[in-house]
Amino acid sequence: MAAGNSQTIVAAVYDLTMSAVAASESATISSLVNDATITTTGQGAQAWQVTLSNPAGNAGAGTVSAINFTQGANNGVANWQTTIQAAELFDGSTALAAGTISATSIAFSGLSVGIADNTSKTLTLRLSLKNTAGALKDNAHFQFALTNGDVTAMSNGMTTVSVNSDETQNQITVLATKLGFASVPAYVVTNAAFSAVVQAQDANGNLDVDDTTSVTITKLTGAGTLTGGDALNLLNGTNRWAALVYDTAGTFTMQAAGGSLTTATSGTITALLAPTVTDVFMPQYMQGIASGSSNSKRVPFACRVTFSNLIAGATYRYYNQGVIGTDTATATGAGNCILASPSGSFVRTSSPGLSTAGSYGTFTTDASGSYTGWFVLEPTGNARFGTAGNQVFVRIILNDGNNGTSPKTFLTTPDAATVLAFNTTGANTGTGIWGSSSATDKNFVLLYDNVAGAGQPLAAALVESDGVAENTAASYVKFYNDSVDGISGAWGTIIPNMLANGIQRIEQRKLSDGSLVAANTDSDGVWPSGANTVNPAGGDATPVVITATDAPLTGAAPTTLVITGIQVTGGNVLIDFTGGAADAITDFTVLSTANLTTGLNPIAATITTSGPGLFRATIPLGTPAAFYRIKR
Ligand SMILES: [Ca+2]
Ligand SMILES: [Ca+2]
Ligand SMILES: [Ca+2]
Ligand SMILES: [Ca+2]
Repeated sequence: MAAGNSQTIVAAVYDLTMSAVAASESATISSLVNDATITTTGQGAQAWQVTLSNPAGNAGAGTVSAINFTQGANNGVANWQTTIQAAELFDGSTALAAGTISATSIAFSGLSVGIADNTSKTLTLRLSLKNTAGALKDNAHFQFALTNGDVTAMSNGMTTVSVNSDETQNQITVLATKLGFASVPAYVVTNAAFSAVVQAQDANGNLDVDDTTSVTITKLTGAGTLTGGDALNLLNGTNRWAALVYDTAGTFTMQAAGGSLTTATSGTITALLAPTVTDVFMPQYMQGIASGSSNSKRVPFACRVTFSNLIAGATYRYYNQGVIGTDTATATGAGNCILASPSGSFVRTSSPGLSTAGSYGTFTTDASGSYTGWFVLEPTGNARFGTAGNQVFVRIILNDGNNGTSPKTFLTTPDAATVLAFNTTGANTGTGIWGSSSATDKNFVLLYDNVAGAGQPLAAALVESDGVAENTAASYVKFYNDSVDGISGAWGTIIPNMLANGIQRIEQRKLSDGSLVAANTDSDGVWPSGANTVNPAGGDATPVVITATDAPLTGAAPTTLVITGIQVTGGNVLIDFTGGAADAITDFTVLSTANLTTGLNPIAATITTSGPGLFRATIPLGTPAAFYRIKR
């Protein structure tokens, strides 16, 4: 036998062909064809038919065991797995197998489709679509393809290289019957713009991109008034109302209505009053530089503030910065943060932000949406700190309270600190002061120019060691580097050179809740060791040193003061309160303010006792009505 005859026989082993059946596709497939399984030809939509033929002669009978439909070059449905609910292959009206749907293919296996010599078989692909909200892309076309490698046959094989379905057919169609809110905030601020997105949708929540209905948003429930919901035409089936405003704190819902589409109702939205920040301890002074572009004499600045009107029970990310009066309301300001973590070491960051762990702190609000905490700012070489006398406010930048990574709320202290430059003399200059003490690491030290601790402190400092080496050798003032940083119980800050009363009171307050741990006082500001805080003139080179004997900052933890009764009688206000059993009448100061937006100041009051720990303050009645605080 000649070799050429052998080659002819080998070439004729496979002779199966395939061809697309013309016009076998559905023109459109409704988004509402969602059969979970397709077991009859009454279910799903016919997507394509392919005829497999076995020409007479050459190879004989073949059996197709697997077919894998892939995406044609012009397929417009990117992910079949998230789009197709079920796929089934039929021989006539007989269901052969359910397909395994992947992102870019539908695989049928375990088939036994016999194609005898000189016969053909037409197979039908039917499919249904997902009923998940938003899963379907309106007007997208499927295109199916088969190559010879996609058809697995036994005893014969496929010779046709490839076939495709008609790319202009099998169009997914979404026809809107209702409106739906696609994006609505859970929390808004009263009288501040918020946005909401409305879509025209089918029953499954898919967007109908062909809908242009004119839609209006109105308030459905709630005590207040909603504005900004005037009619807008949908564009590509959707639109965004960017200037919605609700005017009353409380919960409300909105509805969107238009044309013949079923009205949409939003989820419940909570309107909060604008968040506020109030000072608890806001020092009057902050270190800075008189000129130049670097600040190599830094000391940390600490303050304690209260936030209100935030989301209740929410965990916020934050960082704090310094701003000045010319900064806009949403400027992020400047400065480094020393994040006063409630446990573990503090965290210093020179690149604060809300995205990266270590560049922000977190806190959780209470059940009324409030939080009180310490915030520590390190003044840098930024211009805000660069001119002595500048008024620097602390701005705390918050996320959305829900793991967001962008600034959402900017809270600025109502009072500013005056920038002091280290120097021995001159306007807005200051002298260093540091102390050794038995204070607990990471608590705070507050300095006052009066023994009562009235008004805002002159300065506040963290108690070392905070667990952080604050880059002290490179950018901190030398005395902080040498005598404070990393030394347990040590603290350091700056006080003004114009200080006629000197430092008369040094307090230790807790990191956890700001409560007073201990206070030491000296009524003339010249402390027992000789440390003279009256009009100091040492600059940074000769700081005032407060010894652990001057101000140990220890002592029995004072009992919490509790007001037990208030009455007005005989032209006096009588305030009954309890203190520690060892407290003496001279331990207390009564503070008063006409309204809570101004500072509390000491007033003349008579304090009497009716037993250990039981006290009454008697204050002559005045007008207008006042708020009172008892302070130890
Ligand atoms: Ca044949
Ligand atoms: Ca449509
Ligand atoms: Ca430190
Ligand atoms: Ca003294």
